[in-house]
Amino acid sequence: MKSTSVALCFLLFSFFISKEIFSQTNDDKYNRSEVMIPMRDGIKLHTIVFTPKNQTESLPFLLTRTPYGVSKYPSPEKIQYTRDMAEDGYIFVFQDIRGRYSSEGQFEMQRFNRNKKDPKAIDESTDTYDTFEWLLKNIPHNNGKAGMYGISYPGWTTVMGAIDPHPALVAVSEQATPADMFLGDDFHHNGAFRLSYGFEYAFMEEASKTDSLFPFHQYDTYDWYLKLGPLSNVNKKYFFGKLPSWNDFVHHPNYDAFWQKQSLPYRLDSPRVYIMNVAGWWDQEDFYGPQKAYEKWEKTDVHHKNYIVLGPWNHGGWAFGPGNKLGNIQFDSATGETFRKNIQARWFAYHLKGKGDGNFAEAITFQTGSNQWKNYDSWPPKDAVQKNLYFHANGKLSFEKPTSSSEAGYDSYISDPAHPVPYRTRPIEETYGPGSRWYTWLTEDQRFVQNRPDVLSWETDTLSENVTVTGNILARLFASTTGSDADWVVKLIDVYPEHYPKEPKMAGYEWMVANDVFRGRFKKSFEKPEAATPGKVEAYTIDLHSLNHVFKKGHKIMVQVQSSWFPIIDRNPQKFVPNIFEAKEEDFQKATHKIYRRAEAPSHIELSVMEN
Ligand code: PG9
Repeated sequence: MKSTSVALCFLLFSFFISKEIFSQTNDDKYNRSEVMIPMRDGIKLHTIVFTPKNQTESLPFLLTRTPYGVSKYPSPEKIQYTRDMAEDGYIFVFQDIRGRYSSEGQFEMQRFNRNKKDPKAIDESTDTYDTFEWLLKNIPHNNGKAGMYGISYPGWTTVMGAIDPHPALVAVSEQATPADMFLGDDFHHNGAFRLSYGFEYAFMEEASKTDSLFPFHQYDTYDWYLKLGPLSNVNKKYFFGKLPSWNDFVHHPNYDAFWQKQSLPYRLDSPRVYIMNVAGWWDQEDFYGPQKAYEKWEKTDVHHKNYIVLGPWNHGGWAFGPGNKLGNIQFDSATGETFRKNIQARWFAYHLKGKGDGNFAEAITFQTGSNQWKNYDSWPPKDAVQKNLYFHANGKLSFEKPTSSSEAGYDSYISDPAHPVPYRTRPIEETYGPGSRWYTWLTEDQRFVQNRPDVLSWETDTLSENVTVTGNILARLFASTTGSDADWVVKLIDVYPEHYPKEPKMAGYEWMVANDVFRGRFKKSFEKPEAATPGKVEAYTIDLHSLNHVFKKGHKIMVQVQSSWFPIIDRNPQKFVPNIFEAKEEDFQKATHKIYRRAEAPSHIELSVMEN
């Protein structure tokens, strides 16, 4: 097993911590102390507390709870993510959650809510509560108020802290929390298993108490996963039944009580503290989560405590760097700096220290294409109108509905599990490994697959005026397969003009602005999968989530459809088997898929369009 320092991972602070700032230095603005905080069941959690060196007033706490190790955190003014808040002055607290790094106890991946009838039961919510209880009593010069924030897993622990919150907890910012690991976040999307992520993350968190990378001994993991063969080889050859999360994937192939009990819509009540949900439009891990958390809390937000921020970021991209670009895409201003200073720091200063005007829009979003910040008083905004983009013959896409019932009204391709479409350009480095391009893959130029015979494309004429899409997008596919199961990947793409003097290397660039995959067997129900009837035209609805993007005059809009995205999504055998984790080599078969574009089966994309 290759062990790695957390600095190799892109998880929470790890990416801000460079070797130069690991150690404490005399010019630090904060004093550091290390404590073991006892929980109600006697387990002690390893915690680092930073207090300002020249503290002149009582200050609120800002807590982050993480599975990724806190020992190496430098003074908070030295981390870009917390710098603006550190300059305002808080008592910063960083904690290893149960069972990880230097904390005692047993780690459980996204531990379930405790049984409230058992007074001794614990969960992440009670661990947060007990931490605040101890901090308030033991750290002097606090003002009795607390906030919490964090990205991804620490975003999720923030959400857990906001359930049955400690009375001192006033405001939180969950950032990129997962909400549902079967429907839309790290481990599955619409029931399709996120193989490379699930495999590598389960190993990283559960092979030992500290993060470790799986020893691939092969730089291009596309080949490695292909050679792996059926998923049953994972336990046979590598994990030997020892990693709980992998075993959970195998034992819960459908949306059963295990996944449902873990999902935030099941766990969340009315918002009891002020909540700022934060999501990045190109988040490669948890784009679904913060939107679902916001949506669920919004339903009962009678005291207006629930807010959302959506920006042009990858997973955690608001936390470091200027944020003026992502991959090859430029945003014309420092969106990360704007978030940290004008949104995050202002949020906590107002709620925890009473500073500022408290004027926060319900939805603060960065609109791409126009590259402008836009605020709304509801999300998605109510004034968008639905417009449908229909698939037509000869790769055409238009707002006109097909009128012909022609027998030939479809396009088709052969999907071969032995030659799956790569999800990003090869080599596909291990997710969190050295040189990995995982972080920006969603912005890669989709021309790299356009000529494959198993990827279909439809595009509009050159746009004669801007098309502004603000709100939710759905793909309605009418499709058939000669097999009995299939995956459907839909990608909505902004195609740059062929002549683009502003940035010549971007000429013709195919920028994917929305996407998702749907595992066909779950068409009727995520709980009870069903085989497809070979040759039967079925209607599939695929949520492409929300967007705030201007397709500019001179650009084109493109849609691509394909049936593999490897190895981020495992290969669908295309023959229905009860559990794909137990599929045999011989179950994997080629199939011919058809996408229909005729009057009674008009495949299309539903867009929320804003009139300018
Ligand atoms: N996306 C990561 C994760 C969160 C929660 C559970 C599993 C994975 C993360 O970046 O923390």
